[in-house]
Amino acid sequence: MPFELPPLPYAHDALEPYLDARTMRLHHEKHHAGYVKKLNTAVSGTEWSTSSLEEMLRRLDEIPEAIRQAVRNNGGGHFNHSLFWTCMALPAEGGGEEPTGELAEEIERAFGSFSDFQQGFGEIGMKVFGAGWVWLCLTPDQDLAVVTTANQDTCFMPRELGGYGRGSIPLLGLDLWEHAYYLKHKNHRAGYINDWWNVVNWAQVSTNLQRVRGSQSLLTV
Ligand code: MN3
Repeated sequence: MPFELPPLPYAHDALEPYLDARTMRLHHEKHHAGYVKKLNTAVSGTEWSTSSLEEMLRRLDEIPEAIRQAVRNNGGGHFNHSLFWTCMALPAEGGGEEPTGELAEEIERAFGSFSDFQQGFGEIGMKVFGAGWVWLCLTPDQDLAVVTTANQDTCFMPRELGGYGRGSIPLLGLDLWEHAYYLKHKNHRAGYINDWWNVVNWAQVSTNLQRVRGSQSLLTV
């Protein structure tokens, strides 16, 4: 099978008390695993089975209609979750520490300050109706922006298929599906967002920015 579920980079309970172990296990072993399984079913035996995940999502408009929606939903789900896990860390390993260096400077330039960025990101996340994601993304003009996508769409999908085009690269994403928080936070998305800031791995987000600037792919899934 071309795609595999990447292991979580920490134990299921590592992000307690902010993200609970039961949610993390279900989210990774059921939801994310389901996207990988269905993606493999969709692409196996097609000419796309040897393409990288990022390439497939960038060129979603070229994928045969018979499998396009399955690739959109499940390929997007596989990419989004693979990035999501790596953008978190336990507080003892740097989770929740503020960004530094070039990334910190760019956040200040784009949003005024880190706390202004956090506030704006949270407000935009609160406005997403139904299931989707909120992203810190690098635009084709090389600016930082906060954007949202519906369902499992991701930033660099074609515009007509829910994204912002191939030059828009997500650096950090927050899953706003209820499966990401309902067991612990119930209907309180704001509480989930506030808790999540305590485990954001800004060192990884900096690495993501460097990788994108160096024209490297974000993930090796
Ligand atoms: Mn999810």
